[in-house]
Amino acid sequence: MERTLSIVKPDGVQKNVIGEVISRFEKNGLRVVGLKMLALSKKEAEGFYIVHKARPFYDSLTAFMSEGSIVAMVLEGDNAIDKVRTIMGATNPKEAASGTIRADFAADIERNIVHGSDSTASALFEIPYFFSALELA
Ligand code: 3AN
Repeated sequence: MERTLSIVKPDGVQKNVIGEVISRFEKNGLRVVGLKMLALSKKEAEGFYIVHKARPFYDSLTAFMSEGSIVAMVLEGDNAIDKVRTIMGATNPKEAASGTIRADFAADIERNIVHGSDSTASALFEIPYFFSALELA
């Protein structure tokens, strides 16, 4: 069993696909063990994406991530980290396999609907960024 953090980003909330995203995870055998809706401040978005601090898109990405409500969740299952990334599709929706969340709903490489931890180390940083142990089933 493995746990990973996923986020329905502000564009996903705006496009009314919160349920669709969660449903795709559930249909692929992942369990939701933590779930919350919240809005990040710019500073909180910067903290979350601190690994991307040196990237040219850091300011734009963190502005986007703080422009509206998001839904953060912890998903549990066999191979959960890779499974979530497969269901999401490639970062750039133009390269995302058909039938993936990003191919179906994402506008571009930044506004790409959904986040999923990219490694065990990332999940270990990202899960407690949003959830305390008491908030996880
Ligand atoms: P992923 O979310 O697929 O793991 P990362 O971790 O490389 O992708 O990037 C984190 C986020 O930064 C992406 N979800 C996307 O919103 C944004 N991003 C990544 N690359 C670019 C880029 N070249 N231009 C603008 N935004 C980007």
